[in-house]
Amino acid sequence: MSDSQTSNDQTSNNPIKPITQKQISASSDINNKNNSGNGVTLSVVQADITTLNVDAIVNAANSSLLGGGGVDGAIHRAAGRELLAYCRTLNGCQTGEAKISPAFKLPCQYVIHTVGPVWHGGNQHEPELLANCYRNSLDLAVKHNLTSIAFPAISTGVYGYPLDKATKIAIDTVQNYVLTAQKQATNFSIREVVFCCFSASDAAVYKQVLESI
Ligand code: AR6
Repeated sequence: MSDSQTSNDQTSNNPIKPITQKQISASSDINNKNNSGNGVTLSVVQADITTLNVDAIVNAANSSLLGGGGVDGAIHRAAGRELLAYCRTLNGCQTGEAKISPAFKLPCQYVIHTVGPVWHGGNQHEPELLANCYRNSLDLAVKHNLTSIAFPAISTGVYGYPLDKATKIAIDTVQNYVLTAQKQATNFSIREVVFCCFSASDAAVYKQVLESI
């Protein structure tokens, strides 16, 4: 996606009001001219992720990338059958990795498909694999010069990852990614990261963690 197709206003046009939000910035220099000090807004919303008007939404997929239940099913239903046809060309995806597709009938531009780990008790590299989902999704968003991205609570549904642990990983990983990218002063396009929770109780956990950082 080119710069001209993205806009900082996209999420502010969104009718869904954040439950809480926080500005992340590695630089205290408000006069910074090369943009590297610009803040990134992390927000928590309670919504159906398929309704969000962001540049990319992230799908908590399985390794086939051919659809399933939960948020994956909702995304495929809302995007239409072309998404499944496109996903057949992606040759699947390994746990912790991410692949990008157009969004077809969805209001966003892209879907970033990532495969979270199945929870096996926490000693099977689940934390690293879950963090990789967030990092690799952000890498793809930056590669496509995207401004805004929304994540569901990856792995916390069918895959059984305890919500409190997964939320901490989600927010810590995104925060560290943003701070590192800002310090490197490279072309870091992202200005808004949305944590999209389906339930009010999940959103309350995200709110507490985001406000604690
Ligand atoms: N919008 C936002 N969040 C949603 C939505 C939605 N429309 N629908 C569900 N969630 P899950 P996983 C939340 O099970 O644990 C699929 O079958 C849900 O409440 O969708 O990574 C795939 O094909 C939960 O908080 O994903 C895989 O086989 C979160 O999304 C497997 O499930 C993740 O729940 C992946 O399991």
